[in-house]
Amino acid sequence: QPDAARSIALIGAPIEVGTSEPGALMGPAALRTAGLVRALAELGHAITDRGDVAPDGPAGARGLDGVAAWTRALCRVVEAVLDEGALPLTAGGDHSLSLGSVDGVMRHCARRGQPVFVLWLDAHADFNTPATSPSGNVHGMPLAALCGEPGFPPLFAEPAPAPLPPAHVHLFGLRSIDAGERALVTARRVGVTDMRTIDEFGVVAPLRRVLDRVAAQGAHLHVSLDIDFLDPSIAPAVGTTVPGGATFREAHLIMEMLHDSGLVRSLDVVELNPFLDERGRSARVLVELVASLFGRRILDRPTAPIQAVPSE
Ligand code: 6HN
Ligand code: MN
Ligand code: MN
Ligand code: MN
Repeated sequence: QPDAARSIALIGAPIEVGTSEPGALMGPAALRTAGLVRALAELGHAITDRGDVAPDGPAGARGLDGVAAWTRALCRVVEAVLDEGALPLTAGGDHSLSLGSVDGVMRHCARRGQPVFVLWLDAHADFNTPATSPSGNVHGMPLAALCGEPGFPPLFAEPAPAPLPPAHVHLFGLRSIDAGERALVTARRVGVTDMRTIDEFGVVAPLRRVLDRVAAQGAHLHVSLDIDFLDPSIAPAVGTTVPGGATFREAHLIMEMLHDSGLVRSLDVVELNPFLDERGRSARVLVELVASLFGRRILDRPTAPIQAVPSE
């Protein structure tokens, strides 16, 4: 049977003040050019493009001040979209945008008493603080700030949200981590499925465990997809490529499992830098993956489970 149609709001977040590599501000435009809206509309969803958000404060300020201006603006839009009953799809832009999107999610859920769970598909942990960051780039810090690590200037609108519990964060695809953030990720007991684990067990068993936990808690699942989760051979358009990433088939299966779970309530697609792309292929891969997350499948019926011992 056809999938439940959803209301989806595309929110462009052309942010690059959180990175030192210019070009990510073109990400939302490239995702639109690659047909993101059309792909979701063809699946029967009611998708509206809300255009690009503008920062609430000094445009172009780099670093934490600039990111704070974007965070305030994005948080408002994402929370309003959730309040309307729609699903916010925030298209970046560098990964510092998740400060705003997750803040909006947390505010929406706090009023309903619903826990928030964040699945972070990324080569990196993005758990640096200004004190541990080797680069000073804010896109390597959003999870630490969201989880309430000290050492950040005020980034969130007042009243600041209660911190995200680190145990409600799961890093998936990790293969590059700085010494200081590794110590924090370990001490705070952030959930991790690193590439070593994926090599040994594949993506299905580790992801199933995460999804079972989210379902058991009745949590809002926020997915943050950093394009560098993917192997650079299929998605070269990112400033922070790390070899040994997810294959197309692994990423595709993850998206299908997320769809089948019915748990995803908000999504970020981040770090696409079209200036570094090859003939639009990275943007197209992302659109393909997002379409799978929203129900594109080979047959319009669920694939039958394979039984170890076939029954009659
Ligand atoms: N990202 N850990 C490095 C840093 O500069 O803090 C890389 C961060 C990459 C950020 O993947 O969104
Ligand atoms: Mn990231
Ligand atoms: Mn709300
Ligand atoms: Mn990354």
